[in-house]
Amino acid sequence: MLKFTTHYFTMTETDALEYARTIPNFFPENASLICQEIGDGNMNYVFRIEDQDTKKSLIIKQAGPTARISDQFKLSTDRNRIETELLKLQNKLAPGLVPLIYHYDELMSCCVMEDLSDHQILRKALLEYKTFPLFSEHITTFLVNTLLLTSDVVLNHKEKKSLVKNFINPKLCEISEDLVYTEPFFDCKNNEIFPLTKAFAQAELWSDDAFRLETAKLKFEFMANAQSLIHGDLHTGSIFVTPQSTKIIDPEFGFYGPAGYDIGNVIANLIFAYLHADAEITDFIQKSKYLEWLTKTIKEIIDLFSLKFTASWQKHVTEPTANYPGFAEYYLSSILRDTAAVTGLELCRRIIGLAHVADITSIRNMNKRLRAEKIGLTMGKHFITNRTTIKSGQDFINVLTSTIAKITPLNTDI
Ligand code: SR1
Ligand code: MG
Repeated sequence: MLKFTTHYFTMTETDALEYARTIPNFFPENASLICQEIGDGNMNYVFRIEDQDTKKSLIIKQAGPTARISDQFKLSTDRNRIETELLKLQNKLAPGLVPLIYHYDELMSCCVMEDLSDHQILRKALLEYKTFPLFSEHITTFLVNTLLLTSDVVLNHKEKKSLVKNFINPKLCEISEDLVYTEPFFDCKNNEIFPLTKAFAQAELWSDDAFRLETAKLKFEFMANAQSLIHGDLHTGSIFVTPQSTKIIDPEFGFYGPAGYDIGNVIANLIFAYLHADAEITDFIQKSKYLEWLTKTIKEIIDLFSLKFTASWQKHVTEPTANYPGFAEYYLSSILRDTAAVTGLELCRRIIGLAHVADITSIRNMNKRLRAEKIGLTMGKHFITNRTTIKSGQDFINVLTSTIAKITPLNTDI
């Protein structure tokens, strides 16, 4: 159809439905299709198209010229190419753990992919206090396969450099450099800090020069350490789940960066689910059980990652110097250090910065929200400052439980 072949425009639901008919060999010619825009993220437009007779469906994801969260972010629509190519590569490295791509359209900056409506976004499921016994197993396979197998340890170095070039993602990296590494650490006008938390951020983070120096060092590591082809935004809103299945979506922030960035994002967002449950569940037994499952999951993710990483290293390493005694341990320990640091950065930026998480903003009692935010920021600072000593799953849990014990429950009457 000529309409979609001459120039780029942002699609309405009617356009997306028409577009779906142009995809070869998917829907029958006169299928009775319905279309709904279902995107709820900060960036793009997501259309679900279903054949009402057969119930066969697909997703069209289109990148607009600005971010959905704010027109202030002028963005390159190339992010849709990055997302498409990364999903295809991740499907080879970690089969079954990402949605299938059916089609990519450079002109319209959209991709067509598998509909995962039988899954639920992990953040929403965790806010309903659901548990996913296979999640730690699945996510650690995804992390090890996508992070180690794209690194210089395994890939031919010329092949790796050509991937670095293909996945250069300057505009979206700039967003992370600003929103994750810069703005949360001073009283920036772009921050959307909860008014009751501002004095705490000022006293504990913004006026601590030694702490801010650590965040500056981490920012330069994020910009300069082209270690692995990372997802770049692996929070619980980028993960679809069922009890049996995990699918990682949305790698538009992907680029060659520190491997620990992805792991730290997963851990921090599970901690947000923990803080939500701690503040909102009133039944003592239900709360204990749920917090226990989250604790176990966080611990398992760190420890299973280390185990699987070591096994995969032994199987796949090709770089001769990486075989020197002690190098594998040195390399893994630097990833765990970065994981702790990014856990801390993500905790701070989602509380202070522009882009918040529902786990915290949906805590109804203002005093409980203030307490959750203080715990998050205190933990965040600890993870960043003490990153070289936090290595095992138990180390991560110790930071969580000791910080919670320190910040006493407040008067909940406000
Ligand atoms: C302008 S985008 C704000 C945030 O949403 C995305 O999901 C990333 O996390 C980004 O930092
Ligand atoms: Mg996203």
